[in-house]
Amino acid sequence: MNMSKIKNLEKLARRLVKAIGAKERIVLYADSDLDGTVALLILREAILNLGGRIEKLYFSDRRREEPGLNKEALERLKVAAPALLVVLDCGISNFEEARLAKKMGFEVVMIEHHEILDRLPEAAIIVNPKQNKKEETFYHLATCGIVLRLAEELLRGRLTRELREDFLEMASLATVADMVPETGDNKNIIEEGLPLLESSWRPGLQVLLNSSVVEGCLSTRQAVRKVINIVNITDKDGDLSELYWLLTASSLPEAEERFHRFLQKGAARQVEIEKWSDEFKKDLFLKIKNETIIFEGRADLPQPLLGTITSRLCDFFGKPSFIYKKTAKENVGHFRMPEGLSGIEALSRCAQLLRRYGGHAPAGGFYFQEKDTLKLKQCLIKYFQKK
Ligand SMILES: [Mn+2]
Repeated sequence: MNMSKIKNLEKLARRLVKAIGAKERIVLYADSDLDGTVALLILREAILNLGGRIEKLYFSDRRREEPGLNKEALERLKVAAPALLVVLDCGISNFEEARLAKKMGFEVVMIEHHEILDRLPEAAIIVNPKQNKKEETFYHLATCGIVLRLAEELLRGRLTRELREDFLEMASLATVADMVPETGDNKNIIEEGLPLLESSWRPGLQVLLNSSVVEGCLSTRQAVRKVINIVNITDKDGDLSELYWLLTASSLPEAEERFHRFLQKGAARQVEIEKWSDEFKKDLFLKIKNETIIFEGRADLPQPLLGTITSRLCDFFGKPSFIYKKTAKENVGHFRMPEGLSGIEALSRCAQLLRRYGGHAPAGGFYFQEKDTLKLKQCLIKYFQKK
């Protein structure tokens, strides 16, 4: 095995072991997509296996709240303080919120894989393989993969074969879903985990891999891609994500009912996505012919679908794409990049015009004021013209 380790992974493991031993209150806070949900499930399982005390589980709501750690959610969670607040798959760009959480009495630790911006949030421990060297095998791990390696470190001899396979199954699915490069440790997780998926004990996974949706698929890989398209959404049910309920369903009928909801929502979403993509394509076809980038905003765009719509346009036109929703308070955008370009690097050059931005080289989000629209567009064009 490789000699190097993910920076701070052992440090966090030691901190968790201490918290578990002292019965400290632990709060797990995750992004509500597949990666965040699986990361939370694996970590929860590991902590419970060691006899830890989990006070509260919470998923960020991308519809009503800002992505990642946010004030609205922290206000709801603060009754649990003082506690160890473990932030999963989000938080690396939540500078103010990390400070607020600390003020509320939380000790904040983060497990993240999104690009690190010009500074780090004020968290006691940050595990993010982007702090390591690019050539290291775990550099591209999604959060579920980092937590899998953390769980191995935490449980050691107590990690049974059943538990390890359960973690691997979920982590392989979420790694594929998060679209991280399938190299290094990601490759290990996918190669080991995907073949196990079909025989998972989890009713939620059984339903996914045996549904009519995957009929005719020639490989597990193909089936997995199909179901990911349907379930990798960030909707919530109460404080938890819809995915959490699906993956923790305790019977086949319960899992089937959960999955049915995903299918219904998916069909409605598909109609909306097609409508918006077609409208943009018609509108932009001539307009952007000589443009370096696509930079478009509308007030009536459905925010939960922004990412997918932006992705469609980027694929179709092959240009760096920035699509945003105008709101009274500020504009909220998503970006997608053609192969080889970095949206994060582009936005970092225009950071003075943004309240917040984050994500990966190929995909992410940004927030800005309407009055800065033209300046931002010009700043981005300037960056991409030099590429
Ligand atoms: Mn992720």
